[in-house]
Amino acid sequence: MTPPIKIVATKPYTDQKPGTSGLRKKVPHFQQPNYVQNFLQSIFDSLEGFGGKTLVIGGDGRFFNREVIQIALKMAAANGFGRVLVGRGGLLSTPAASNVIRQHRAFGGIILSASHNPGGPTEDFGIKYNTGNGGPAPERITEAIFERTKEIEDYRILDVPDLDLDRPGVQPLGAMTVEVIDPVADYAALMETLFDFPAIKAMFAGGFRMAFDAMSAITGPYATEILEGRLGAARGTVRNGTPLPDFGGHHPDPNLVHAKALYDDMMAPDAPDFGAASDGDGDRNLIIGRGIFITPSDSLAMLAANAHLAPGYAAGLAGIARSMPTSAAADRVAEKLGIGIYETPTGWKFFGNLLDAGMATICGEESAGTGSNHVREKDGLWAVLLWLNILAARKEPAKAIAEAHWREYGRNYYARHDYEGIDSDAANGLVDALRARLASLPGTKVGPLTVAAADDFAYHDPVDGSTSAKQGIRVLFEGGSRVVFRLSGTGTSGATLRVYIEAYEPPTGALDLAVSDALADLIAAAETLAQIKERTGRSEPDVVT
Ligand code: VG1
Ligand code: CO
Repeated sequence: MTPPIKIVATKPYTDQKPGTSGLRKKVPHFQQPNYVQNFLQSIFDSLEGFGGKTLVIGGDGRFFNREVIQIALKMAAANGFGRVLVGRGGLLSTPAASNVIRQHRAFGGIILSASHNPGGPTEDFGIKYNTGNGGPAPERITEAIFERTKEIEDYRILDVPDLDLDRPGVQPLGAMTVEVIDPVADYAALMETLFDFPAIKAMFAGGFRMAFDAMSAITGPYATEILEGRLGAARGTVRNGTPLPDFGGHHPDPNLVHAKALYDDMMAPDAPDFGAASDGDGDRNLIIGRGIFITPSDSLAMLAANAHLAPGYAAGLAGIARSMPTSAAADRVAEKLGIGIYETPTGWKFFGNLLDAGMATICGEESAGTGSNHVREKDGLWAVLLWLNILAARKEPAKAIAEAHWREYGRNYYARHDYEGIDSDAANGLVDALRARLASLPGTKVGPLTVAAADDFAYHDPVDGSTSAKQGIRVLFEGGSRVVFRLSGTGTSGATLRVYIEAYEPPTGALDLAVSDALADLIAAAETLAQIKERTGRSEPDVVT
């Protein structure tokens, strides 16, 4: 007998607006009565034509993941989905979920994650919806979801006991079926089609040493299976490889602050040949060669310049896309290759159209996100494997590849300064004040620098014609250096101001400066222009990446 569908009355919340990547709040906030149910029902109410179709559900395993998966399953059944594919234990990395949606031609997917944000009973949780192309829902859908959350009156759910998600196989849930799948299998198979596994395997067999820090997050099982299992890397290559609900109390954010232990190891005299890390949900990557940190913006450019060495990209790239705050290093590669370069707002959802239209093959963000047309999310392990494929093909250390790249294309010195948890009004005031001065900035002298142009970035999607305005304040200086200011759309307490700083040195210029020296004038100019200290009370950023 199919269990009856319960229709439960509820009241709207006013703050369920999805940000850069889904709805993110503290766990206790999500634990308010019906908070999760309201958002999930609003997603379903904003979609059409999914009756009998397949939905993918998975999460990064953080605290509250299991509870929300059970709710999502029972609501998907009550709303009329025909089948749900769910990762064993409720686990799926974000790129793996994107792949499952695509491979199984699902209608869409629900991914539970707050990505690089910390996890635990008082830390962060998140929910986002991905469409049938495997990518994050575009703004038109996230806006419809938000509108719906403001007027929702009831939600639909099956009144049944929880399912056992640790047992692979098919089980009924009302009229729907739930299929518990191996979270790693489809993804690992996809990676084997893109990269020269025998060459990478031979490199490891020849003594190549690597350290991969999974940061107690979701990539542990993926990296262990692929690096240690299929590629023969030494046992222990993957560190912190067991996903923990609180990430061991750390921020699963692969940058030089939160992955400092890995960084220190990679700078030591006996460092492994190659180091990498990934974030909470497995879509970001940190790349550190022996003795050299490769910035994400540089990594994007270097991967694009060398991608043809991997079988999956041997035919060349159609184009490269990067988010606006990402450095222009990739632009120089695109120019040399004679392919398109696209500049989008921050957030992976803006790459989907370009990838679907075949205009871009590789995409990247300065925030340690890189990916390609193999899925519709950024993909941490993919970037690591592409680096390994390039290292195996070129038979040179990462440091030599980076330095040769700069000698050919020049170097975009780059840093991002984050001021976290600042007062929201102060943050908005800072941005508003800059915005008000945009027209009068050109010609202004700031220290030794002169402003050449200033604007508020607006994106016109060349595929669907949509426009996204107010995506970051850009101040360009004479000589081509720049500073960008924007507020984070993923933080969960107060506001986070991000200041992106970039200066270009041509191939004939100084290529081995310390980044802080190369950017010193620009950092001072950013402070002067935005009055950061005066407005936020902060004299130093919390995180420099
Ligand atoms: C940040 C990054 C952005 C990234 C987003 C989601 O957004 O800057 O590049 O796409 O996080 O990444 P914001 O709005 O806080 O700057 V993930 O790995 O947290 O899903
Ligand atoms: Co992430």
